[in-house]
Amino acid sequence: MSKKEFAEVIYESNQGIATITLNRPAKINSLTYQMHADLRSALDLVEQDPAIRVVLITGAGRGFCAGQDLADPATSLDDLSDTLEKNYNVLVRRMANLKQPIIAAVNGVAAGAGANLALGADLTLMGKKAVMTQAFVRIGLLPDAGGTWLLPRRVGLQKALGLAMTGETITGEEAERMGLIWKAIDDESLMAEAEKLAQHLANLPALALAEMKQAIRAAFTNTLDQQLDVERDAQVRLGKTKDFKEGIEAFLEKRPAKFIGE
Ligand code: T3D
Repeated sequence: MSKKEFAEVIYESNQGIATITLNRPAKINSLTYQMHADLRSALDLVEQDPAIRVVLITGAGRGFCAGQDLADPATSLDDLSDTLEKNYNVLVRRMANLKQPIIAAVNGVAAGAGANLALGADLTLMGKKAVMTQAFVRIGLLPDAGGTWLLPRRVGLQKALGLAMTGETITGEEAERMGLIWKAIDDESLMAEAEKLAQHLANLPALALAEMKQAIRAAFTNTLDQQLDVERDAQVRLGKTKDFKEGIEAFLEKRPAKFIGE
């Protein structure tokens, strides 16, 4: 087990799981320039450690993330291109391209860019009573941090526009019902369940999960023909892995497979 405390983010790794905790609880973990820098450093650690199989993102204290810190002196409100290009767009791209699956455990309010950080994960879990809002409209902005891309893909055009235009606050239970998130969990068991899911994924064939992440994301822009080629190429690669061999042997020998990520 290892732990590194950055100024506004805590990074812990244990048994193949990297847990990244947004750590400004007094300001509901709202995102500053510093927090973005810390998130980049945490993702560097993930990328440098071949033992990491899964990333789990959560928030310290009573909230997940209140979005952009609207009082951060380092963020220019006169020209938002700076923070979007240097912070949010970098983060969203890195999360989408990371080999490891990312789980977000939304332990309280997730607002604005905080909501879209949670939705940028591969699997989003929320406490049943945790809430999410595309708060941008309240301050005259549109959903960023990938929001306009993610929302219609997760819930379809109508719900995406509804969530974006009204900024309505929805609970974890509602988010699960509309297909916005993977599952809503009893609030008191959220972290235990998120860790259980992370451990489960950590024991699965890592290369297959990495291929799935890219292939399923690619499907949104590909035709069926292109996607069939993507599946063929990925399956050919996976068919040459030790984990595939192990999966077949374990099945034939009627025993649990032991995957090694190779
Ligand atoms: O600037 C750019 O780069 C543009 C990009 C924008 C991307 C975005 O994310 S836009 C959306 C930004 N977020 C919001 O608009 C949400 C603002 N926050 C709230 O609406 C509420 O705080 C919450 C619904 C999240 C939680 O409400 P509540 O009642 O549980 O807590 P609170 O008392 O409002 O907040 C606790 C403290 O956190 C408080 O500080 P204080 O008074 O105790 O010193 C509050 O000011 C602070 N806080 C909460 N959210 C933010 C924030 N401080 C700065 N920025 C925030 N986003």
